[in-house]
Amino acid sequence: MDMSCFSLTGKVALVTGASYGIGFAIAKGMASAGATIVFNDIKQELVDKGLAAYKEAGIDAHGYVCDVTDEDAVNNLVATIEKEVGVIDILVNNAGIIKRIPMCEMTAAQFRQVIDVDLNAPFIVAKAVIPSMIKKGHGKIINICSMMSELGRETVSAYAAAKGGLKMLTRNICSEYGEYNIQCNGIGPGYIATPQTAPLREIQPDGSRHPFDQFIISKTPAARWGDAEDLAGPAVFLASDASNFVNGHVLYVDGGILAYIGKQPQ
Ligand code: NAP
Ligand code: GCO
Repeated sequence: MDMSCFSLTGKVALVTGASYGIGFAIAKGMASAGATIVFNDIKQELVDKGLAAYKEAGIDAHGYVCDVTDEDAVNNLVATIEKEVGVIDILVNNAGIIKRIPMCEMTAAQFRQVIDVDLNAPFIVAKAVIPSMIKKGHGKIINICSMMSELGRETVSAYAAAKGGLKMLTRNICSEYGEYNIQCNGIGPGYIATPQTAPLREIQPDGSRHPFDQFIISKTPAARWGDAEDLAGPAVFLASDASNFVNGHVLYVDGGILAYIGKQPQ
């Protein structure tokens, strides 16, 4: 088998919210496979920080300020990228937030804010890039889902609802645009050590690990939190020609947690 099918050379990849965290790791992996990296963040200072981090990694990335929930701003971003960099071949809908609040204490505005970033925005950005993918005759869309696309837990009602919806949006983009050689798949990370999960890993005042940290270790066969870099290879696969017949699939990169009932109490 010719392994060049994993190459992303000549491809333009937009990774949303990729100044750091999972998006940054995925973008670095795609750059290593030859892609030209474009990313956005809400604040110029974060875009600048991201550009410096990419440069330090030897990547000449293109960074733009854009709130992915703002449809006009997203449409302008895509038009600017097409003018300044090139047509987007690969979209990674990575930008996301979480609010950990018991549902009956969460306001409707807080619930809507999570849905807006984690579900409405992937719709907005995918809708903005698909027309040019159709014209170009190919496209790859990767939605960053979650274990919460499959499971619930206390305090993450809005996030789980959004990520469950994102799994179904992934399947629907596959259904509507597969005939145009557009593959839309999801990546479902397990528990990954990034700023988003830092509160769940805080060392306790007595120096012990956070109870949730210990819980995740006991529920994960790999007995560790994932690193953002664990997601780079799966993302390159789903962005490359190696996955041209993979569509509507959510690839869980979770150390086996979804397959495991959890370590028996000793
Ligand atoms: P993170 O460290 O919190 O980074 C999220 C990124 O998204 C930040 O750069 C953030 O920018 C950006 N962002 C947020 N709202 C935005 C908006 N409206 N417009 C543009 N950018 C926005 O999160 P992460 O852990 O890397 O997670 C990345 C993705 O993976 C998210 O979709 C998350 O739900 C998902 N995920 C994470 C885990 C995990 O365990 N970490 C597991 C499964 C799935 P600002 O800093 O400016 O807010
Ligand atoms: C949480 C965590 C999770 C992870 C991830 C798991 O509070 O449970 O933040 O939601 O972010 O989504 O796949």
